[in-house]
Amino acid sequence: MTSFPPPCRPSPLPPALAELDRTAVMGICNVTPDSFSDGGRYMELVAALDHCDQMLAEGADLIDVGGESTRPGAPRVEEGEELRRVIPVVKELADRAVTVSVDTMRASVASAAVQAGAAMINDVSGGLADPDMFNAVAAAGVPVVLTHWRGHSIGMDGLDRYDDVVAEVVTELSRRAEAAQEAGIDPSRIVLDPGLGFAKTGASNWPLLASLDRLGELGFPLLVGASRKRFLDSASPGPGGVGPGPDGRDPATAALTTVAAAQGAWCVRVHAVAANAAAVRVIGAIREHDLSRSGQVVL
Ligand code: PMM
Repeated sequence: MTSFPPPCRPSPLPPALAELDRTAVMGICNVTPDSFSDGGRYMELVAALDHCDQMLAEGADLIDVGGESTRPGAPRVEEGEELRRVIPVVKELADRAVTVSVDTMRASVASAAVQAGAAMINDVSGGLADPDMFNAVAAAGVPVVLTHWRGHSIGMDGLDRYDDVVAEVVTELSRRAEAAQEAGIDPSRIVLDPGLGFAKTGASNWPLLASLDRLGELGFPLLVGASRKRFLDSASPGPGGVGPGPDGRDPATAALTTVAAAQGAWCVRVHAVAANAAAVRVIGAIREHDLSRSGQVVL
């Protein structure tokens, strides 16, 4: 039997999220050519907003808007193009009182996004890609997700070299959290993320999921972004042992969400919201019941 802590969360957050006593569900809105049709800019905006509406209806608590793909091997996107993709979506969502985070490695995009109404910055490089990022986030006064990262997508698979992946990720992330605080970011605004799939091919991801508590010991809320990632193929049986492809990884994603929620993760970042929204609510309901007796969930 193992017991798990309730989630801790960053601040400041809008009231609906600040009061949430279960793991939050972040729906992914990737405004990239891979994710949406190649139609005109207006059509892209409409498609993005429709997708967000659906995720919110299915139980997403916040939406993560990104304009740069970070899939393995992806090239970088120009700053101007990233702004053109992201800012209109952020503005529209913020106008509708939706909590928005913005997935960017650029300080300029982060600052513009907060001005447009974003409540949080999600930097998959943990502040390493842009030396101005931490100053921008400190000035904006919003929470920031710092993901474990070793290099840009174009070469990240070659950086999957660890003697002890858990110890190295914990050490490297704690250095990023220290650097963020040195730049003036309040510790209450920092969220850490093990960076599944970032400089981690298949086998490197599982030990991190087995040891989320080690990351939690650093004292910051955790975000887990496992959704549809390649390593889930090994947990997603398909015909002839072939992996099922991204959509076919949704059941394994939801299973992992359950595990992350049971371990007290603050947030999970997912594509297919419905099953994950149910998973965090199941754990929330068990925790609530169990809290009345022992103060912790025991699974
Ligand atoms: N993964 C992707 C993009 N952004 N953000 C955080 N915080 N954590 C992640 O694991 C993460 C992320 C890549 O996935 P996608 O291309 O399917 O969005």
